[in-house]
Amino acid sequence: MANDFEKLICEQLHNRILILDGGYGSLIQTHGLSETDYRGQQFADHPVDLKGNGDILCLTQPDIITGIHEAYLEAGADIITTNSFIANAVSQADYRTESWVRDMNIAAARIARAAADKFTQADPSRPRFVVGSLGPTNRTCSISPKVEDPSFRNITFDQLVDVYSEQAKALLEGGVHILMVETAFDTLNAKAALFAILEIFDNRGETVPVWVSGTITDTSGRTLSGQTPEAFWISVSHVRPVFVGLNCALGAEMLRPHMRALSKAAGTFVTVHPNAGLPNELGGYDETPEQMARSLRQFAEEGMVNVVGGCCGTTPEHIKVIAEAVAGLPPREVPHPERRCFLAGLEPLEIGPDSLFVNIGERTNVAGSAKFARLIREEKYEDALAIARQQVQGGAQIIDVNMDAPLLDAAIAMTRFLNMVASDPEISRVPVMIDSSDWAVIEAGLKCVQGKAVVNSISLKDGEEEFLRRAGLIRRYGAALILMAFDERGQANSYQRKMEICTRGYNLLIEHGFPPEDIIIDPAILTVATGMDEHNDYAVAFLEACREIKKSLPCCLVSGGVSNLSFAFRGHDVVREAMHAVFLYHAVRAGMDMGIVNAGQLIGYEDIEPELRKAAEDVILNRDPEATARLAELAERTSRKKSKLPDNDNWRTRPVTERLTHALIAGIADFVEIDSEEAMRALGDPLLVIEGPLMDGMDKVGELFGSGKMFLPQVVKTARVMKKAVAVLTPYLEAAKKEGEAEKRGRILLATVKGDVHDIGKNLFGVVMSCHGYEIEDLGVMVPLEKILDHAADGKFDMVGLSGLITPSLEEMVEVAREMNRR
Ligand code: THG
Repeated sequence: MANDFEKLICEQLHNRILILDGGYGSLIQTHGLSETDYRGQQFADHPVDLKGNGDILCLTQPDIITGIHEAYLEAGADIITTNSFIANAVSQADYRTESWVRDMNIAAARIARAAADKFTQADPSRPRFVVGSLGPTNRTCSISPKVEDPSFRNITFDQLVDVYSEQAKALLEGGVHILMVETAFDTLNAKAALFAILEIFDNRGETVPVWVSGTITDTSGRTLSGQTPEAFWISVSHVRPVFVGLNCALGAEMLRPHMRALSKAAGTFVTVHPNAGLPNELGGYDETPEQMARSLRQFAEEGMVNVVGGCCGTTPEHIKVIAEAVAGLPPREVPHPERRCFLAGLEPLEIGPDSLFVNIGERTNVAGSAKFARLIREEKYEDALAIARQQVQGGAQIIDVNMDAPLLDAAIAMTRFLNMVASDPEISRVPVMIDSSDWAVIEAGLKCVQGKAVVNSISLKDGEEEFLRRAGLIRRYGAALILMAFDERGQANSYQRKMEICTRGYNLLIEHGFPPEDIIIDPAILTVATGMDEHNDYAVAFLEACREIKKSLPCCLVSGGVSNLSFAFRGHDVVREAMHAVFLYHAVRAGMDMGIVNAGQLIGYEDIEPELRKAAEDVILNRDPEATARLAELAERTSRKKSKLPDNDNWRTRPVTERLTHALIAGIADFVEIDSEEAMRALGDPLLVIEGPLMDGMDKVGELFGSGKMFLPQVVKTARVMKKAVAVLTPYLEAAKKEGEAEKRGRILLATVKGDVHDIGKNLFGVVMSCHGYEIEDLGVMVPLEKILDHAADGKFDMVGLSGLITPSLEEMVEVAREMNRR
């Protein structure tokens, strides 16, 4: 149930462009608060420093926060944000204040509400609203902080759900009108927050408007975890947010094309609150109110926005000028796109009635590929990942992942494999289909994907209640589902049974609010030509069901596991491929939208040898009682030889230095060790290998990243390749050093600053510099200022290098530099 405020907000949004407030950090800074001020009385004896914990001020200096809220309301903000961006247990743990999270958020909400209510009372014709801010935390659920282990995570989905749940409940308790999951750099973090919020709504029986705002952190135009703006929208659209937008990051001007993309895709109100330009060397923001207002006015004139405001570095003066600049301009009209199935990996996948048949890769299935099963059992995950990559390269637009095998802990294997997939942008470009007959494994999988996945599958096997419970959870995780033709009585093996079960399941889902376009029906492809006469009509039954479903069950899609059809011809790949081609030829015409197939090994109907084609068609269409016998006979005559996958490895024929450079840019780790050895033998000097082909590759990566043609997860992949190459060369470097006893060029101290865990760039820098004869000491991540400077003070170092990725780290670096100067 939506509340009255929601109606009021939507009314306002239809009438005009609403104004959001600006940043809080720089305004807090103008107060020049000391450690004692931050602590107030309540935290006078707190064991660690609290300076910089801006959100604790809601408890210790509420008047300062009230003053900022009122300044923004005065400047013309319709909506003000609670001062709670880092008021979550993960971020507060840095300050050991995680047990005050609830108090902080209740206070943040109450302070903001009091300010907003005061202004509403003064002019009831202009209601002011409070949005509760939930920041991204300082950990990311989709990216490994360890270069050497892409499946590692330092936070889980479940942990984030708990953390966000605590924060969202307290914000609601304090009276916020709207909840905003903002500055989302990793959509999986955002999805955990949204999961928590939907759960709270269900428990309370009441909702408030939800606002999701992502951030684009570099010129690639992707989120930090690699999604395009459209994929981001698709991945959060299951909460039916009232607002979706972009904030922080690049400043208004550089957000323009991404706002355009989002505005085009999103069937809801669109918002933007950028930084005052890109941060300068000192972590300050230079864009003037007039510059920013000019850009945002153009956004409004182009019809791209419903709400505008500011993020880091913006002030009430910015908001005032922006409000004046957009006053009177019409708000963006919310488009009502057709009901179509949208899925997403890092990139969107749209499936509608006019789409071409969608290939789902079947080979990442321990039950469907002996090789994949062996690799998973032997824990050769890198090699298993290569199978997923082959499927995508072979044309799979979705990958089906199944870990159901005896003696395998499928939930663990699913988690580990999907975390690896998430770290490989070539694979995670496409959406994932999570395939298991065990609900616990499906749920484990859903907790690892930032995009919009497909659950494969749910059925009425365990009754209606369990069916609906699972469907409800699938919505909360933001996935589509496959409805399998299976019920309490078993599998659907006739046309009538297929229709009976699929119709019942579809209607149940629709009645309970599941969107029809996210229902993919699988009427079950069963094996034909088994020698048992009662199986002969299985393919025909599927084709008929397919036609009827597309006619009588609106908006849904139809899928099936195509290779099931031909199990009777195991080992006869040529015959199997012919059967699949004939089947697909008819099924696509019957309305089948997608299928689980051996991507890369599909052949066309026209390419089948005519005699074989007729024999296969007789079997599939059940045209002749002798059809099975004839196909079997034909199979005996054709060789059992496997057909070949196309060879896309021809870069392997190039000279070794080119191969190394290519592998680095493309992030291919498979051959880098042997190639490094070979390059070492060819060039005779490890430094020549590093400074030649490897640095050429690195330069190219830097150039591509700088110009927005690569995004972070791809860069991380190249870092892994670099690391492997350097590991091979290190023994040679050490040997060379001993020989010549080359003098050290200097010593460098490295650290990722407090509040930040990102160290990819730092690790790379360390590797490269040590290859150049510098000695590196790395203090790790989240290193407090004192530790860095105490360490640096012993005089052994020539340079201190600080690393960080998130915006507050700039401030922390400034702080380190300032204290270093002072000392
Ligand atoms: N519907 C839905 N999901 C499904 C199926 C379905 N998931 C699993 C399965 N069926 C689809 N996937 C496969 C994968 C591989 C094969 C068949 C179906 C296959 N594999 C070779 C074999 O068994 O002969 C393995 C050969 C090898 O080891 O290399 O045929 O129907 N919703």
